[in-house]
Amino acid sequence: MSGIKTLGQFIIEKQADFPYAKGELSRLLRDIGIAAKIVNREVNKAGLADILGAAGTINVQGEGQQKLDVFANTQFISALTSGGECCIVATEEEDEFVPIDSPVSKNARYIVCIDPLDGSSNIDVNVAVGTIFSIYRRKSIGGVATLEDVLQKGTQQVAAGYVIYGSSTMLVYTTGKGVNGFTLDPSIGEFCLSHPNMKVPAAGNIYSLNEGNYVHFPEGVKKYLKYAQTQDVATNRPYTSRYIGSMVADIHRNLIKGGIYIYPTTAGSPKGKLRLLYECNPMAFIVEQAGGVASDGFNRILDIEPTELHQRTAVFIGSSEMVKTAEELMKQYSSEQRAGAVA
Ligand code: P6P
Repeated sequence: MSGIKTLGQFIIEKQADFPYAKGELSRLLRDIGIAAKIVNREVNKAGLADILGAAGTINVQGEGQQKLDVFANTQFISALTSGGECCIVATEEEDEFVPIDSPVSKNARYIVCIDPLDGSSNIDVNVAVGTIFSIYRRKSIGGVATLEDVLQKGTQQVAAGYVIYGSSTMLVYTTGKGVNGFTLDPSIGEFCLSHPNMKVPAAGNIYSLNEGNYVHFPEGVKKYLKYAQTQDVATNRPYTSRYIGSMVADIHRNLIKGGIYIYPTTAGSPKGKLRLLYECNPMAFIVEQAGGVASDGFNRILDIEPTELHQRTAVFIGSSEMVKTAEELMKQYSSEQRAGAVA
């Protein structure tokens, strides 16, 4: 396999970047990669197996679970349990965090927050979906890990990544030393390095948001939308609108081509729709490591102090110049709204 570098080889090679690493994080990342290959197999044949459609259950978010949501959740928890490096899994699909109590996990030091299958409502119509994960080291020493070990700021992440099950299946991750992307080669069953040292362009011309929520957008978002749609050759406007309805797919495209993904507060989601711990924090870590910016419209996502497991936040994420422009408008018009000056 001349020239091919697998995920496993890369992880071991990069382990040297962490002088005190004893291999646990490397094993944890490999455990996640294995579960992703199993989920990929089911996602790719969803139309052939009795795995399409709704599971007939509701998750803690009050959302109908898809059969593949439940399957993916089970696969990641199983892989993290047997891998022995994880002591708690916080997942979108479970009301409470899942303590991992297995003979091999006695000395486990890592917490994994995960959205096992984001965008799953797209599965039945063959649109890309994704897995998003965030890894922390437990803060408590000894004994049983607790919720306090889970509710850590995004700046405390030791690793984060996503898997996109699309035209090809890719795993993209960071351990705080840049972002690297691996494409699954089904002929050898390995994720192979395909996108080394990913960088998001500082400027882009793609904006991703659900304009169906326009009437309920904050004034600053309405003003950003107008800015994006205004003709101005010098700044390559009007931009292009691209919204897949799958955060991983939208952010992955913007990471490669440049762009901004916005899910602001809306009437239906007064605190934002996307979850902090297992969607916004990991994507923010990755995008920042690639040179981009991730904000709630006013403050850095990674600085938000979590208080709840399924806490939501507004999110503006992508090319640095685009997010900064959106933040400026959010700040300008939110203060005017507060002062009652905005018509
Ligand atoms: P809406 C999928 O449910 C998700 O969490 C993201 O992946 C996606 O970007 C967003 O919600 C879509 O939400 O309200 O636009 O359908």
